[in-house]
Amino acid sequence: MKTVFSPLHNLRSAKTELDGGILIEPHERPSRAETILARVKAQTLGDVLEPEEFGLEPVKRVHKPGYVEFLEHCWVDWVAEGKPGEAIPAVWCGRGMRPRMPKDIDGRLGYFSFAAETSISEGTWEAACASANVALTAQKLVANGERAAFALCRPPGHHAHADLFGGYCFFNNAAIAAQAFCDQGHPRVAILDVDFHHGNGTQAIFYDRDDVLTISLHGDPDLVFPHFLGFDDETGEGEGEGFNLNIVYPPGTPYSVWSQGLETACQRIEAFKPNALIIALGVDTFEEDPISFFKLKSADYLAMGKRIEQLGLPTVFTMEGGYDVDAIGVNTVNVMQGFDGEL
Ligand code: SP5
Ligand code: ZN
Repeated sequence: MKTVFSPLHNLRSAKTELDGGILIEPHERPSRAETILARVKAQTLGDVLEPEEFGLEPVKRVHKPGYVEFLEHCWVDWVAEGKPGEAIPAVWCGRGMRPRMPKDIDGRLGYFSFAAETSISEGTWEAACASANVALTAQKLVANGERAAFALCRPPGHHAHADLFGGYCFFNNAAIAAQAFCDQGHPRVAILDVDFHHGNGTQAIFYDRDDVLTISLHGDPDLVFPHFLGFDDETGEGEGEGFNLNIVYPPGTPYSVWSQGLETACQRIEAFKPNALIIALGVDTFEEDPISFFKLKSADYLAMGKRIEQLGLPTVFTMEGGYDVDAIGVNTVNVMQGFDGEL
């Protein structure tokens, strides 16, 4: 299958991630995408294309205008205030306080985020825009008849809400691609999120809708990020009731167990009869991942891709997490090769 990739991802190169009370080099780093790209080429997966420019209109079909405006100006406003480091939120609207957008940059950082590990750095805006264009270009390939396409997005997207960044995510690339299908006259779209973490942003964006089915398989939020969403009693609301499914696993989960949830997810997708499928693909389910606790092995990603292919749907893969950089290329491209029938 074809891969869409933008070298502009390198503009997202934060120096800091707040972890364990100190600032570390971010897990979500440029070498992740470069390692995946090298594997795509080494395995001759297919052509590698640069993205088209779609502008902000398809982004604003998912994200609120005030949030997009904030992201565009955050770094400049931060630097203009004379702040010495990267832009890290340090104050939030706690329970009982008033959810209004403050003028001050520290206030706005808190208003538009749900986590502090994601520093905003120079170039973050440009890279986030390029990442959305990567997803939209892959979506266009599939809408125009390709069976599948790989959007090698970076930064990732599935944690981003309509007006919140966090979890290394700014624009929800999978949601933007799904909404593009909807806006092009495809009445039903399914998003299957196989990243280790709950796809909280994607769930929230489509929670009250019955035209986009959202399913996420992930580590128990009682124990891991994002902690405040992703439990199995969250099934949708209003017209969206019954159109969200969370499948939650404990530490140590191997593919033999994880794949039972994949089977449940696939059966739900088949019943939904979508016109297109988005896979929010994180490979932080890998046994060696430094921030996660599942036990998937490299060969399991071939089986995962094969099972997804059996759904027989036009499919866009958007890259999400995966932090064992040494293995990220093999594991990610294994999903594509499993899908392409190269087992
Ligand atoms: C896209 C994606 O996978 N985002 C994940 C964001 C997770 N952020 C919180 C990370 C907390 C890391 N704690 C490290 C503990 C190491 N034992
Ligand atoms: Zn993840």
